[in-house]
Amino acid sequence: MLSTYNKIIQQRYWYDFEELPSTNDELKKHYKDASKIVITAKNQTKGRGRLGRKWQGAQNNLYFSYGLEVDIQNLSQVVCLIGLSLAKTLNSILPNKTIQIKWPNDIMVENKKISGILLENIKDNLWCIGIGVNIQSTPNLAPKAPYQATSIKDEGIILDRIDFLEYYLDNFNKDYDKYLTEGFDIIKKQWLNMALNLNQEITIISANEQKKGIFVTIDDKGYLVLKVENKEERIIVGDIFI
Ligand code: BT5
Repeated sequence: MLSTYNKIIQQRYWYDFEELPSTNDELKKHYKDASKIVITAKNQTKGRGRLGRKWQGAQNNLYFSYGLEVDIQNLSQVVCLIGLSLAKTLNSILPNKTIQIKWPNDIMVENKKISGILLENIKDNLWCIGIGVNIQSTPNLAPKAPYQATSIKDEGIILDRIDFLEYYLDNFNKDYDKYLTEGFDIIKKQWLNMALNLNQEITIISANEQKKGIFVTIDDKGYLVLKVENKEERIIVGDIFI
């Protein structure tokens, strides 16, 4: 276990760093304790997104990572659950704004990205869940980014990053317990209620292909169901474009 923790937050030992290249890399160093801890950094210098993309940092936004044991066949369900817990947290903080989940892992406020999730494997069934939330500053995204960014402050609320972490982990623990006892159905229903682009024509771009169709639902595994010329196709990875 790392030496001195700051305090216990929602049943996890919390370690806060002034600056880290990536909270995911720090968590992986302590993999034996990963499922008992949560790591945050006040500043992150080499934050990453999926597929080699960057996660842009700014002082006093929230960057955190924690470990969770998940069977690989349930991973897409758990990605949906994490997105839902984040979206619910933002909804309670910004009740007058439209909060939506952009499959698979972006949280949008009024169509602007406020948070992203990166899951990386540590070892066997142990996963590192890395989350970035813009609390106090909005980064300037590259002009070619498909959306704009926002922050909780720019949406009108001043909040401490660790208060957000506590609210999120509380929602996550409750949703996760519910998922373990009752299954994915209730999570799926709530997720669909907050989904961006549902029943719209979308293009999904993945590493080696591009598909256009109607986003009809997510299935019982958490995969996106795309209707292409009256046939339903399951999409496991990719990004949505309009
Ligand atoms: C993600 O990837 O959205 C996952 C981001 C995960 C970041 C956390 S921070 C803690 C932990 N440690 C890490 O090193 N990473 C995790 P993706 O879906 O690939 O989205 C990346 C894209 O989001 C970029 O190409 C930009 O267009 C946009 N982006 C980058 N930084 C952003 C920010 N701060 N706010 C909003 N959008 C951002």
